Amino acid sequence: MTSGQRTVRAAVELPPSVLLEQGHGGLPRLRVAGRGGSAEIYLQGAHVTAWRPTGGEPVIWLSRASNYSPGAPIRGGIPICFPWFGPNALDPSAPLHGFARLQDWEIVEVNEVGDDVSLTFRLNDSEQTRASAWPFRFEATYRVVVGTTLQLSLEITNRSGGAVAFEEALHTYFSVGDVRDTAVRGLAGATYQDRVLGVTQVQQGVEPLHVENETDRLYLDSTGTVTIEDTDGDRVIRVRKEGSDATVVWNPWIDKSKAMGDFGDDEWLEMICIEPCNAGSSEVLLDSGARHRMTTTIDVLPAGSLEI
Ligand code: TA6
Repeated sequence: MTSGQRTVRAAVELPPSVLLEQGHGGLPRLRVAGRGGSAEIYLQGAHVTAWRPTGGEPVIWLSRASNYSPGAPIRGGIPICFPWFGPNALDPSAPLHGFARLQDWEIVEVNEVGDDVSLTFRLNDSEQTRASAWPFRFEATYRVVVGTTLQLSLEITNRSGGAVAFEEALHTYFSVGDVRDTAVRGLAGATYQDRVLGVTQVQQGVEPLHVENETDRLYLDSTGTVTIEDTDGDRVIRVRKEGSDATVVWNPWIDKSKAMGDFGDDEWLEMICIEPCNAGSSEVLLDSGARHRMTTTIDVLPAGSLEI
């Protein structure tokens, strides 16, 4: 199968539930149709752009205005932010959220496990990444398990001769009926950096968090489960995690949505980002040869569920 300037072949055998196809812009995409759930994953960035549990509604949101071209970020889905989060402090010209989401990841293994489909991707350092603002040797392994839950696991191995520091996030865009009727729980009492107001230490008040304007918050010391009460969607989306000490909550609201060319003017109404991450003061410090894993498990609970 050729896609744009490159021919892509799955180096591994794919089970009947997984198809390698040309996605938008001709970018190679895996289409997963398992018994427990279905998903789409672009090889560029190992970027999950869709997931729905069987019998359920879509959970992951994707902009209808996204770009799809080699080396351009896809807007929505679950971008892998690595090895930095946001703009790069050393190089303003470096891509937002690191290079991992812009690189083609290798398919390492795809298996059907009961009702689930397990897919493993890998990214190693390259001449291009070593020329970036983070010039270290590494191996990233990303495991996606598609079923009635969606489990994502990002494992970074430090292949450099010395210790390295990096940031990472699973920058997950969730689909909601109306963000104005959405409540976020699990962050009570946490301290956050308000990246809209540029204030570094704000205490989160009582539960739940409602989005009522542009919201861009990095919650530090937030290691627990977060739930999204999608009132209009008549469901609760639960985001559990391990190996992540921080959480970003983001909605661009009206003006920022209009300012983004790859984001529909009214799309802010139908999405919210809840991003398990290690960023800022919670960046990961990794000794040579060591590895670190961040995992998140997403599932859908009935409306009114408050268990977290
Ligand atoms: O995570 C929030 C944020 O850093 C916002 O400031 C905004 O820049 C957004 O990420 C953009 O994310 P994307 O991955 O879609 O480029």
